[in-house]
Amino acid sequence: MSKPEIVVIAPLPPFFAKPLHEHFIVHDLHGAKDRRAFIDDIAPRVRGMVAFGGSQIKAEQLDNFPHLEIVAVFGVGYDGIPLAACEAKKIKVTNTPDVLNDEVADTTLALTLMTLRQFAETQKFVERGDWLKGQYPLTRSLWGKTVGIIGLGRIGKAIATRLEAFKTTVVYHGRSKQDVEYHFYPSLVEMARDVDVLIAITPGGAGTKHLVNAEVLSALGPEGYFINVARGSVCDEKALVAAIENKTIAGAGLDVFEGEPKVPEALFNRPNVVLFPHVASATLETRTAMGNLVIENLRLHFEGKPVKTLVPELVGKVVA
Ligand code: NAP
Ligand code: 8YV
Repeated sequence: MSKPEIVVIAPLPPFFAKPLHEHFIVHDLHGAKDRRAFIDDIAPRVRGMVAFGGSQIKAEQLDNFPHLEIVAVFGVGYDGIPLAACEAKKIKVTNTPDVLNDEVADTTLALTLMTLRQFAETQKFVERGDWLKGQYPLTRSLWGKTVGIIGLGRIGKAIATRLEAFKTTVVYHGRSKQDVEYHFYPSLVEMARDVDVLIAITPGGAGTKHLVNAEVLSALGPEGYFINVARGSVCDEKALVAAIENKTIAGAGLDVFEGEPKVPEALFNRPNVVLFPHVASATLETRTAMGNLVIENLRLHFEGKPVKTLVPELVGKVVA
């Protein structure tokens, strides 16, 4: 049987390209010089698409591929995929849940500690030779603090487990109360008022747009820290920049941004702001596990079997 043909819409990292090419005929749309001619050439044969966590696909773009059967997202977040259009066209959408929980949770703890303890700036302090002139100013502890998690899902729970080991009190906000020991806040503003650190780890998209707004940041207050590992869209970035500039919050640790890879320069070179380039899951181990799950979903689909991780919104709406 000939290999199924798939299109990939962003640059493929080598560790993922190799196994993908073993199983499929891979068309690299990102590398195409003349995209229109490239699409017209491959469209009659393309049955699958690989997208990435940050991919923003418009419903019209799906029309380019009339024989598309599956979009396999390399990432747990799929806020950039037009689900209604996929449902209408009976296109399956899969993602990569669970295999990245530990990595993203580890990164979140690192980012949180780096932000409170200013560990990016302490390195610059040594390298500038400032230690020869005196001691680094005192920073703030994580232990003993109350941390509010916005989105106590798979990753949120992995973050909470780690936060317990760091001797913090964990509370959470979401749309619904869960059967867990942590205190639940139906109101995000009220939670922000009560915590020292606020961590966002929800999906992106319309449902969470600017969930963390000026009111929430104001409630967090001048002693409070904001950590975002969710999506840039979850936080009103203008309000965040203003809060940092006006010192109405104590600091921020950010892995994601509204217009990434563009990051507001107003956030640069501040000891109390730590900036990561969306790397929460970016290790060889975790990205390999994510890639394997993408391939497993595609293979199952093309073998006529149910995929492993169909996104919940499409369960019962398309044939798994
Ligand atoms: P998940 O298991 O589905 O958990 C999502 C949580 O968000 C749920 O607890 C849900 O609780 C809550 N939530 C959803 N909508 C909400 C809203 N409007 N207001 C408040 N809470 C809301 O997902 P996950 O696997 O933990 O992944 C979470 C997200 O993390 C991904 O979608 C992605 O955006 C982000 N992420 C980022 C990176 C990175 O590299 N920075 C890596 C991986 C994931 P309720 O249903 O009770 O509201
Ligand atoms: C990745 C992510 O950076 O899983 C997600 O939702 O945001 C990250 O793990 C991204 O998906 C890589 O494409």
